[in-house]
Amino acid sequence: MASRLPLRVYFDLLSQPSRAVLIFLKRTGIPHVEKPVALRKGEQKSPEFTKLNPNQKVPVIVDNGFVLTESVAILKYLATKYDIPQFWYPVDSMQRAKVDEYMAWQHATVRYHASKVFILEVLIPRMTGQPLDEAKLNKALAELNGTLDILESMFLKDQAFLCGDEMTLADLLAICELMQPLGANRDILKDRPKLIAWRNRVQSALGKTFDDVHSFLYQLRDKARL
Ligand SMILES: N[C@@H](CCC(=O)N[C@@H](CS)C(=O)NCC(=O)O)C(=O)O
Repeated sequence: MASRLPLRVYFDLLSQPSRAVLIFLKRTGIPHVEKPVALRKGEQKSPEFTKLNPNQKVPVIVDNGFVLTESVAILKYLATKYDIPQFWYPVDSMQRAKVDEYMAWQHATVRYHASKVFILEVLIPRMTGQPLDEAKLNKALAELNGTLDILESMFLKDQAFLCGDEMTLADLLAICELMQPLGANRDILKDRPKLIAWRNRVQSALGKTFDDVHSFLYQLRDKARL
């Protein structure tokens, strides 16, 4: 009988979609081998990694020879292939469609705007030594604010989680994106009690794994506090 190779996951802890995939693997107990790819050292551009993902981006999984990129595709694949609790990606077609709706929406909104704040406040000053561009940051924060309004009014509403009473893949992806500006010690939800309560619910549902996977981001936050 052919032996099954363990699933490999390629990730960087400063990458929001990588963190979502890693948290999912750890919380569901799907056996996996961790393969860190240090983006700050350009390891995503190595010939070996480029062979796996010509886009030179993390996360990537290799499941018994099957290579898959894109966090949303990876999470949906894992949730449907492995025997995991249904709440992550409900089987009911309408409930599942709501999770899909969020996952389709978030790339150009939550991800785009929260990343921009992080890039302006953390990455550009660190990588170039240039001072923070306040005008660009204020514009990015205003755009992010518009997105957070929609996240709250269209998705969360008065529910416990973004797509209903239970946590799903949508909450996992969202929280990993919304944590990113914390790298500059910026809590983008601080004036939004409903979203803070939501974040607390997701965080406590994910337990210690959440903090472990965000450890590197917390280190950046602590440095920014000094
Ligand atoms: N749409 C992709 C985005 C992947 C992505 O942008 N990954 C970033 C880190 S968050 C990356 O690997 N960047 C490396 C680079 O651009 O050189 C997903 O959801 O997986």
